Amino acid sequence: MPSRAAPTTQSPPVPAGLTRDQLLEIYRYLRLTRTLEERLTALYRQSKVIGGLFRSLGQEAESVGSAYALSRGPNQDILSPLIRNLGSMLVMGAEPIAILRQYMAKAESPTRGRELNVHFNDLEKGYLGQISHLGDMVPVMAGIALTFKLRGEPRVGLVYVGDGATSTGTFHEGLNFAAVQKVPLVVIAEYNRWAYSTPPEKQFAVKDLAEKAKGYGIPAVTVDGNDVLAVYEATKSAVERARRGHGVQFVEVKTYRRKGHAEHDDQHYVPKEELDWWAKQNDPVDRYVTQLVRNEWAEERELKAIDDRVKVEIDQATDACVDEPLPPGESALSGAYADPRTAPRHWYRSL
Ligand SMILES: Cc1ncc(C[n+]2csc(CCOP(=O)(O)OP(=O)(O)O)c2C)c(N)n1
Ligand SMILES: [Mg+2]
Repeated sequence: MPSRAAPTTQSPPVPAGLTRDQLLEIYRYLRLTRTLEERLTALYRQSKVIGGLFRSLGQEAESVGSAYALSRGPNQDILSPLIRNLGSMLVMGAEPIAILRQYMAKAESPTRGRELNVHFNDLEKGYLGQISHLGDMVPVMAGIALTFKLRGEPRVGLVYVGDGATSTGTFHEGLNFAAVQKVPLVVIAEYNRWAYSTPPEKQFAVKDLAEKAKGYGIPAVTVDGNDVLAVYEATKSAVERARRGHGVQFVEVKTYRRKGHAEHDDQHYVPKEELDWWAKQNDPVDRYVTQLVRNEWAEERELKAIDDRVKVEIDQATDACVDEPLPPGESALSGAYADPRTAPRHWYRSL
């Protein structure tokens, strides 16, 4: 975590116990997420990305704000990101070059070309690779959080779940199990109005996803997912309650998916006015910039300097890996399936 710096005397108090350095760090993660995804889009259009490209455009604040509320370092909390949670992985310490290599299936990528996009883990940094089947990470993370509880460790799990994924059986089973077992788990439910081309009114009959959690006896709140500090505050208090032994907590973030399901999807089913409104009136990065400057927590030139540094960082990471080779074809089968007799011990490292 960054060192503590006192806010200036004349500006309004910084919210949620954050220091000014931390406010700027949150800004850096938002900008890093957006810039990295923009670079990935350019690489996709040059046919350098292998497989799909999933954007979190317009949702960066909910990933960054929620992950920033976790504890890193000793007694590391663990989160499980989905395709739209790149920002959460960057907060936990994922390196842009690892993400770029992974999307391009390079031999040096975290999964050595065996898997794509954000499907990889780093247990030391505190993130799991996802299972694609929607909803499945809820019971997985409930199990991990149960382990923390049984071992008496002061650690918390955090799991993201999409609005569409809340219709699956595993979501409900996992949530109920987590509630009954009172595990230290925080569920971030992303109401982004789309599940592929399915809108909420064709997906569920409740207004808020929080109502689903309340049905299982789980404390649940709904927050503006495009207000990074609101997401941080709600998640922080959910994490603290979970850590104090109050069991699973549910935070619903209202946001909007501004791109298609993946880069190949042209969103023909989305009303254009809706997209324009979210882009112009409710962009989470623009909103945070306004908030920082208006409250005199940061100056525009400081933010611009962060933007410039992020761009250099992404340029250097791209240059360093874009021409790297793919894994050799004859290596394709090794490491695709774990063989406990020959696999390196670190593959079985426990959480
Ligand atoms: C059980 C299951 N059914 C269908 C799919 C295919 N699928 C992948 S993502 C997706 C939409 C997910 O929507 P949502 O949960 O709202 O997440 P979002 O894409 O909005 O982030 C679908 C249908 C899947 N991965 N798993
Ligand atoms: Mg959705």
